Amino acid sequence: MILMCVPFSLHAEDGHNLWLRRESAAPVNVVCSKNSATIDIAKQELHQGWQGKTNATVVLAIKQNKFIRGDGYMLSTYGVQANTDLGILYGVYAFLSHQQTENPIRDVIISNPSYERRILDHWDNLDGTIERGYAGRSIFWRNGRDSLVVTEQDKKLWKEYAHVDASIGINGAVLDNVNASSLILTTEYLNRVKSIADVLRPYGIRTYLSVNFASPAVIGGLKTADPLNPEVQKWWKDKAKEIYGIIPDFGGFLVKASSEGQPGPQDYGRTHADGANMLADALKHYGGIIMWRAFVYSSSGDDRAKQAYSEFMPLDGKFHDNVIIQVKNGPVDFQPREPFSPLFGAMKRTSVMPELEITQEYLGQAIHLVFLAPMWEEFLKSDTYQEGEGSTVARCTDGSIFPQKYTAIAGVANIGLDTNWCDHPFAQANWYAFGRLAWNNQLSSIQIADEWLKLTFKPTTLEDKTKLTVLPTVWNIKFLNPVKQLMLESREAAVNYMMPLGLHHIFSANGHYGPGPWWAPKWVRKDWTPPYFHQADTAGIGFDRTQNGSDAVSQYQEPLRSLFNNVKYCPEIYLLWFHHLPWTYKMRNGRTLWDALCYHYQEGLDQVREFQKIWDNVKPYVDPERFSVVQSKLRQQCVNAQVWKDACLLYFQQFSRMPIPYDIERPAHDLNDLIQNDIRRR
Ligand code: GCW
Repeated sequence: MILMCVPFSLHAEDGHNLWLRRESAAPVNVVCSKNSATIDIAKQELHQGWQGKTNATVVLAIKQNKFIRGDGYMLSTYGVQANTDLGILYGVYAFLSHQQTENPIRDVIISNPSYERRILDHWDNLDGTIERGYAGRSIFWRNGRDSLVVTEQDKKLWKEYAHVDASIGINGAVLDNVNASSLILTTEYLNRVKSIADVLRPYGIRTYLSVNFASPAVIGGLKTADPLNPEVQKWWKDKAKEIYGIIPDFGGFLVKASSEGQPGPQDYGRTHADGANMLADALKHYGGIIMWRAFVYSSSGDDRAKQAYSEFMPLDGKFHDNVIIQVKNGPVDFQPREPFSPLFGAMKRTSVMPELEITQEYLGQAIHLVFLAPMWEEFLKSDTYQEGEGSTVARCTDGSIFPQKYTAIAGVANIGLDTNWCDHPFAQANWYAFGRLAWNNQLSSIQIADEWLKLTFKPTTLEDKTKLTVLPTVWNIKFLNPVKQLMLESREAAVNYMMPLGLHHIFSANGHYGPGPWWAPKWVRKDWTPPYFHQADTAGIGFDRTQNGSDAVSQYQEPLRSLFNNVKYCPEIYLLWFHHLPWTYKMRNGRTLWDALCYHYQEGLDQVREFQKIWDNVKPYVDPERFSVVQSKLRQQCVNAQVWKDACLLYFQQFSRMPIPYDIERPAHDLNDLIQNDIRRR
């Protein structure tokens, strides 16, 4: 009791080691009959991280076992077995994670990857800036005269990066932005790519590049980039030869084409299949793949949410087998909540891979604490019904239902040069969660949060442990449980204070940070403005995507089509995504739609206030650095949540003309002030 009252502070943490904070390790004997760069790393990890019995012997066995697939592994109390060296490395990381989370291996555990390719897409520009990056500049690229010189510091950082990725099973990295510069394919840049690939290779990470479809014309001196032109085809074949000459295990290309102003096959009257297949043929001989993005829409189309499906479905079956269509989780664009994209499960004769956004472009951008695993879990578990009940997005993309030559999943990275990689300490959890779900798409957010918190916050030094083990389970009760609850609620809180009940894309301007339901400058395309998405008027609010509206519902398989179409059955979380409804519409709990909106905004704000309290309460269990960063970010989040609530309610009230329910807090801002001063990230 006395000890508990003594103020103390824990060992400082700058967050650089993420979930790989190594405790002082006990000596261990590692036995392995094989040697390779990857096995050496596995051994080293064990020596640096062993928390088991002193001088225990661990066996690493590379032996074929029909229950182990790909780079999967088997853990037992004695060690790790796998089919491949990389399987051993993954097994070792899992073994150590079991030790650190105090989850002993009592029986044999077999773990196989859900997706063969588990890739981080870096939207890093060659000048070192990062599109939608909130954690500093690129770890791969920089500006200036020495931009292509590879320094020891570069290599050290790339190695650390590879180590972190491998620890959660990530095995691919796309090094440059999908809005790609042709320069990446010049010999100078390719040499730097080679240096990066050499560092990542022993950790099992393959290198991929985003390419600009017009490259043959931009840097190749050709007059066209038409995919059916033989000279263009030859240019790509030669380029592939050059790349594989220096990076023999190069993974392939990621392509954003004929999308948001990027060049593509449509510039030459060709289809996405013509473009993708031409590139696929160039890489085929070397085993390379093409990840062709389905993020397409034009301002002339009727409903932006329908366009990817309309454009790609007619091409199903027309892609070569080393093409994978990369589809964002939702039909619009990484919103706080969207239904799954109807392309999942619908393209039955084409490989399809999900694209998730780890960087919080639309979810508070490294200022707000939003744990994304619940959103991804909701997405992966969504039933498409495409091959009967249970055809979840996870099963439609991991090869369980449709035979795919390659299976893959990608996440848009949230890392940069910041010391702790992600800026917000809790944004690290989203990197971790992506890797874990890419490895096992059936994992629950609860388990992921639990693991991550233990690995990231549990005291590691003997001194800190002594301070905290005053009572045996204190840390679990006082820190782990409440903070886990906070994390698990955080995404729903963001939905509540930003865009509840199926509202989407009501951000101000192109920053995608604060609210801007009013934002619609004359010079901006309609489908880039919030009024296009919320459709609020005095008659009601919401986008009518029923059969009487844009008919987007028809892109879904039954029974979803009828379910979404019928306002009585449509899940309320998607209500205004699919329906335009009067303000007085009666919700299932009897409230009017207007009142329901008000309560959701209030609830979101209340949740963030509660998060603040929870965090303040865990102060004794967190090092002062991370404690105060999170505390200060939660303050900003709270102020922002209040702005979101006031802005949306005051703006929509102009149309609803209904009072804010009595037990809802009054707005603290004036609408005009909010319109004049859009909130910006500080
Ligand atoms: O979400 C939008 C972003 C763009 C991005 C685009 C895409 C890379 O606002 O910044 O561009 O999607 O995914 O291509």
